[in-house]
Amino acid sequence: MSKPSVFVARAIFPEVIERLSAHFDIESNQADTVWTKAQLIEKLQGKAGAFTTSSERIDEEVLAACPGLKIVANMAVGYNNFDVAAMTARGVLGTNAPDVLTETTADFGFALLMATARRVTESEHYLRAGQWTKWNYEMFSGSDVHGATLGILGMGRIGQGIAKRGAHGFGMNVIYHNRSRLSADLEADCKARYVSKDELLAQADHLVLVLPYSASSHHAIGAAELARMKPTANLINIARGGIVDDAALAAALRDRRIAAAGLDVFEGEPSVHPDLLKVPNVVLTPHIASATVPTRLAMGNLAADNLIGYLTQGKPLTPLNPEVLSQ
Ligand code: 8YV
Repeated sequence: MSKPSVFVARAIFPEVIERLSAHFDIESNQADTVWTKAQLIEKLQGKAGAFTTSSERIDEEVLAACPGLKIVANMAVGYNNFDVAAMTARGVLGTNAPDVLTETTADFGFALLMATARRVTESEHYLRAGQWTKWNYEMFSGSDVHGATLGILGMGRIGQGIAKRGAHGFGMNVIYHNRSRLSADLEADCKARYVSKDELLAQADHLVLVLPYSASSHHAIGAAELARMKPTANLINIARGGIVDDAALAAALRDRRIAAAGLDVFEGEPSVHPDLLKVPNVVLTPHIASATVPTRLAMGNLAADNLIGYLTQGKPLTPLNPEVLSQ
């Protein structure tokens, strides 16, 4: 019997390709080409499965043009690149890669918070540019992290990881806002207090965004929300581009209406709003919050396990639309 065909949309660890090859006829992309929609559709012809990253959009147009597709396995916890309703309607299973990146991503959220609060990249640029000719008592004064109020918008697994680091490691006063309030046990674990979004904006010294992107979280932080924040506050986005209105943020940073920001994700990435590149009080990183080798390997293996589990036994590990399994 011939093996099902699977398209691996982007470059990935050779050992993941090898595992997939034991079960499937694989078309891979180790040259790491970023596909247009038309190219993606062409590549998916005759494929039962696709291994995707956040860069590949799987929408009704793609699904309609690829009737053989049974599963799309995303190597990401976020899946706003999937139209899940369209996938369900067409009987295509979607899977994501939760849990395996939680701690690594929470580590990075904290790294960005620290770098932003203590002006790490800005001061390094100054040093590299040969501008450091003498010490001065107020040079690169930042804001304290220990004992400050840590606000978290979006209190899923990664948000909870950041809360624990802040509360237990840095003695921070942790407040959060989320669609639903955590159980009393989880709140106690995180030492976190539930507040309204307005209170969160007004009280946080460091506000970390960890909520999923959807139509309802689009520009959850725009000019009005930035205006409610303290002028000394730092804003950190490790969630998704589009949750922050980047143009409004660049203006707030330029006018010092908030002190600083740390951004790992951007509207329209890999493009970055040109005004953000002009302001010194922002730390910018290229969507690397989950980027450690063990974590990226675990994410790749989980996406592969979803393809293998579903296409060989009908049993995916982390389905997004499990109703497809009983269709
Ligand atoms: C991924 C991410 O590296 O998991 C997510 O949702 O944003 C990152 O960890 C990226 O999306 C690649 O798919």
